[in-house]
Amino acid sequence: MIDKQSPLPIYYQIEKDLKDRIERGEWQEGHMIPSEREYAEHYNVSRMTVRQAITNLVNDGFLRRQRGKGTFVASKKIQQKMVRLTSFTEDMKQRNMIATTKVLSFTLMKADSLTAALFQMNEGEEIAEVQRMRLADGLPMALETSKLNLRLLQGITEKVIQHSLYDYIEHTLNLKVGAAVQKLEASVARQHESALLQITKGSPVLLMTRETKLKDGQVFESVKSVYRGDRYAFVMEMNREG
Ligand code: 16G
Repeated sequence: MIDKQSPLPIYYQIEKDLKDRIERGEWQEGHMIPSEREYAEHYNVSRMTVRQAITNLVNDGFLRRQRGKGTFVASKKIQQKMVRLTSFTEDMKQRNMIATTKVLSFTLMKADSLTAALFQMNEGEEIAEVQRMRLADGLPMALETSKLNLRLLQGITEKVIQHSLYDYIEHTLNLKVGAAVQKLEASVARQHESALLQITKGSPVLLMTRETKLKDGQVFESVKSVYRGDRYAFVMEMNREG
């Protein structure tokens, strides 16, 4: 299966072989794959080469390493469609997963000029900056840093944002969430992000930024979210018309 004459690098061929087995369903979720040593012996290649292939598949979310145990086929990524404007809690509920939130910080601060312009308020007016860890079935998925417009979102406390923010806005404040502009970029986990998301520093992550308005057009949040690249995929549906 490994062709040493091929222009394709060996690690890439091994990577493809492993990936094919997973995609064909030959190896199901939780299956322990052969060790680096077994693989290296079997294909008569160096362990370094095998390690490279496995590391790539771990980063892409196909495999997961468990220290002292081995390398296993990972569960499939969460596929998030970007069609409707939804909240994290709703996204998880839709997949029968339980969303939980760990509030890492809740700070009242003065709006800087950029935020003030976005929220259409005066510079120095009070806003909240919130850092939340979002988990699905207890597993860390994303790290969210939000600036919240306190002029619109009254009564926001640390306790409120332990639960769904959008639910509070729509069912307690009786306001309507309207539309958002969202940007998706590739990035790597920085030191503090990797510790919180339980991934190694430098692992691939998806960086999302979102500015969300109420139905009347006023911006109520500006959010930066770092999603684990191995657990999340965003899917866009596109129409030719329009
Ligand atoms: C999502 C949104 C975030 C919003 C949150 C509300 C992205 C990138 N971010 O995480 O902007 O504040 O949902 O969720 O989609 P909640 O209602 O569960 O608190």
